[in-house]
Amino acid sequence: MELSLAGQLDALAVWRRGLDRQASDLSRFMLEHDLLDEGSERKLAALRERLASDRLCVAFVAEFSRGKSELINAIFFADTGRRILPATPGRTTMCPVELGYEPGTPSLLALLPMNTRLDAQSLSDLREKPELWTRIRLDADSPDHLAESLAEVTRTQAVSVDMARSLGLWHDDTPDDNPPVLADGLVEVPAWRHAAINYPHPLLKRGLVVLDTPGLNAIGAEPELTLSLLPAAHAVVFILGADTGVTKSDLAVWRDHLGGQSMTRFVVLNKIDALVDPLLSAAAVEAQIDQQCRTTATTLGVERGRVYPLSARLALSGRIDGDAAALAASRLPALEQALSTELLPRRREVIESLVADTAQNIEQQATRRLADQRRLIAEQMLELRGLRGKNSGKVQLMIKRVDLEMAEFERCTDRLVALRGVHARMLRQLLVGLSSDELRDEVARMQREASATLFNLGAKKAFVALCTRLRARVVQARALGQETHDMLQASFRQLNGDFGFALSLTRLPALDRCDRELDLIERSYVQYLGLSQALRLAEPRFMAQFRRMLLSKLRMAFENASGEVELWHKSASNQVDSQLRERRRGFKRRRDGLERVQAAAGDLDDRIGDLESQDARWQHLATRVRGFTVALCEAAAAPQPVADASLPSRATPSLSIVAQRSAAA
Ligand SMILES: Nc1nc2c(ncn2[C@@H]2O[C@H](COP(=O)(O)OP(=O)(O)OP(=O)(O)O)[C@@H](O)[C@H]2O)c(=O)[nH]1
Ligand SMILES: [Mg+2]
Repeated sequence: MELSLAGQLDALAVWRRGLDRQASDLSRFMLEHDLLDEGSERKLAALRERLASDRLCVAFVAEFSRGKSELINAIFFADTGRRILPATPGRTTMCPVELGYEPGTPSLLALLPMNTRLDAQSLSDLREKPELWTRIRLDADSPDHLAESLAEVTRTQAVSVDMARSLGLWHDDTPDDNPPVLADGLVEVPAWRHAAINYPHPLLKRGLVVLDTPGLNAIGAEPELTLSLLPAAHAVVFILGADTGVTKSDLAVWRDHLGGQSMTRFVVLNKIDALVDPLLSAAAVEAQIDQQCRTTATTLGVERGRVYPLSARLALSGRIDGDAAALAASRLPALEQALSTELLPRRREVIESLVADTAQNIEQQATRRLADQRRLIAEQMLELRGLRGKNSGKVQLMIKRVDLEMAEFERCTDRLVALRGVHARMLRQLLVGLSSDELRDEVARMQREASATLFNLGAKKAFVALCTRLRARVVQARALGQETHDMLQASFRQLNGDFGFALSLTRLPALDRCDRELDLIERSYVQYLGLSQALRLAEPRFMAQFRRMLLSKLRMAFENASGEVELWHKSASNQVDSQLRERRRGFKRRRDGLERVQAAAGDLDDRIGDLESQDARWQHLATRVRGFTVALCEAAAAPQPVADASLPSRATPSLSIVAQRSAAA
């Protein structure tokens, strides 16, 4: 069955909401029965946060004037009845434009002025500073007003060459990339550095984020785009013009910005309408298109099936006019279909494994806790059954025995204090290697090494050396983690043997997510430093911006790794604390029970009955927890419900029209 992207996103949202409900039930149940320790509580909270807002980012990338903005118009805005994003011949979009929707916030165009580059702050830092952004309220109900407001993204300003240089938009060593000097000696540069549109489009409301980018120069000029926004996109649509084929600069964009990336890539051969020639038969034009697709696929090193020939202009006008034949001739539906069917399953897989992992963790933790309780009850029952028919003197003796055992057990406290000390020291040692301070020193060292070379030409080498050192730190952290693990395991085994604990360690975090993040950072930065960009590092302001951006990315990767290790540590020490508490409670219960038996000998059977029903309750709770986690995993793995199957079908379903309809439904 063919599903629109809107339908798929809906189905994904329905699925996510269902999972969230189940996770919330599980959480409530665990809390009610005091089964949730801090580690599991955090895991559950993280899962629910993820289920509540899962974004899917699609970036449109190309040389200038290949039709990125027009394609976005055709896919997302045709139902407004007009062209919304500006698309004109020559350079049009002057800064990256991010389209998304934040629930509960007004429709807005937020623009970050270009001169914020003078402060060397990264875009992610600046996102936290709303006072630096210019805001324009959008009237979502008026397409004309919307289009008028969005024309801002084409705005330029005239500045001196010196200013352009300070902004990082003028480079003496690469004159071809510089903007032309006007008659008055000024140069024209983009007015805005970044634009973010908050707009309640049905697809954006479903968590889709669309990134329109300006042509090549600007991609090179805004490092954040290459280093951060594009690698974070889940899919990239790379656009070529059928009228131009793959030009040298197209190839440079592909190679420098998309070639090595792991995100899903779609290649569009746009403007196929330009190939229509009155002197050629339809079959001959078709053969030309096919030939172009083949050449494109070979040049870019992708499969032929990844290349989608289409006409964004024809699709846009076809949709606006309600002309089904034109829309079919535009061939846009094939791309939309591919976007729908390829993007979503990947998102699902990621969430599915997260759910399975969390559920397993929680079940293990709860099962262990309940098993401990049941073990204690079993011991008490054995003792009480042994008392049947015994006189009060005997019971008194038993009470004494419990007191002795209790005193004996309390000897474990010293051992536990010592163990905590060693454990904390080892953990500190591990975390120091991943700390922000050490990261800052490492990056500073890289900067020193890079600046020691002429024009920073050694920047790439210094960066690769930095990555090698950081990897070594992760390896070191892993080794220290293993050491801590082994130490704890040996201690747990002894404590279990000597004091009747049932301590068992959870799996040590593998830190492979940190490895993957380092790989991604290294790949995109090495690719970036391979370009003429490396030369720009000689400019202090650019270097400062580069360093801050790098540091914030690395910090995120290392903080995640530290967080995983700390969580693991917490789960081990929580286990000790909770078992200690339980054991003490157990002794007290045993003693109280015996005292009651002594006070009224006839109570013995009642007491045993109490314990039996308590045991049945624990057993029941364990079954319930298992029921919850199994249901959660099954729901995560269940085939996706078809959300829009009930919608009336159209001969040529338009993505945006279907989206609107399902929103209305
Ligand atoms: N013939 C034809 N022209 C198209 C098609 N798609 C876009 N164009 C035209 O190509 C020109 C450039 O399109 P844009 O969408 O502005 O291109 P862009 O890639 O966004 O360019 P920048 O914003 O400058 O990076 C505009 O005049 C569009 O109308 C198409 O399918 N066929
Ligand atoms: Mg554009």
